[in-house]
Amino acid sequence: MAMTVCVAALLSVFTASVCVADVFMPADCSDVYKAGESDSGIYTIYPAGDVPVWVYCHMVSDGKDEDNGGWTVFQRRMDGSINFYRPWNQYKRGFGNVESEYWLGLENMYQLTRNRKYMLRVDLEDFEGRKGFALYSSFSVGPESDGYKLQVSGFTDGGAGDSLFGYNGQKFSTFDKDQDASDTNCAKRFLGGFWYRACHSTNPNGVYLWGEDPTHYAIGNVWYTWKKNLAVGLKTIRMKIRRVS
Ligand SMILES: [Ca+2]
Repeated sequence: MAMTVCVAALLSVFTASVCVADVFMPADCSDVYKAGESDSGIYTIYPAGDVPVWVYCHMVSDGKDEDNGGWTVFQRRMDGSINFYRPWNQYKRGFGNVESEYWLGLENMYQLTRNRKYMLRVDLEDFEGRKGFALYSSFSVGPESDGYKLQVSGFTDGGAGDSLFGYNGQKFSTFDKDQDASDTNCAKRFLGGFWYRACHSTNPNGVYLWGEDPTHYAIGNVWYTWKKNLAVGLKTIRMKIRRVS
């Protein structure tokens, strides 16, 4: 989005407006990419149109040319540096370090996806250097008044399988806001925050496990349909969205 910003300058005898045309205010990394930025890195975006938000833009995926360009990363695990066991308000607003691990925030995700169409790609890497991904042709997050409900569909397999199967329509849950489909509190049991069902086949915001650890079954940052084992924590998880034209 481009807009004109005017700065009023008060001079001694009159007021003048100095206008700078076409200040670049991208809504997301798709806008950043379209503006000619092709390097992955940290950029400022304006998901709600006014408040600036730092985000990591992933410009190159490992697949074909059509997989490249303008991915807005809303969740990233890579080194265990950030604690993801957090309350509702922090999942709402976002937390972490945009240079390493972070969560962009449910409100930002709602603002982005409410009037725009997005696809979702989940990039995964294990501690042996193997990679896989899952692609979904449609992704959106509903308003807080409806529990930041997830809409996800149109799965394509990138080798990791569909661990979001059955999540479509689920509300988001944290330990202090149980909106899951279980009689228990899934966020408390599995130490994360997510669109838990009853409870999960992936726990991307769970404990960073540093690989396989059977003593910590299902509480880790796992993606079941890839490893077929809920005790295998992954080295890297990157959840990212890109605008569908
Ligand atoms: Ca429950």
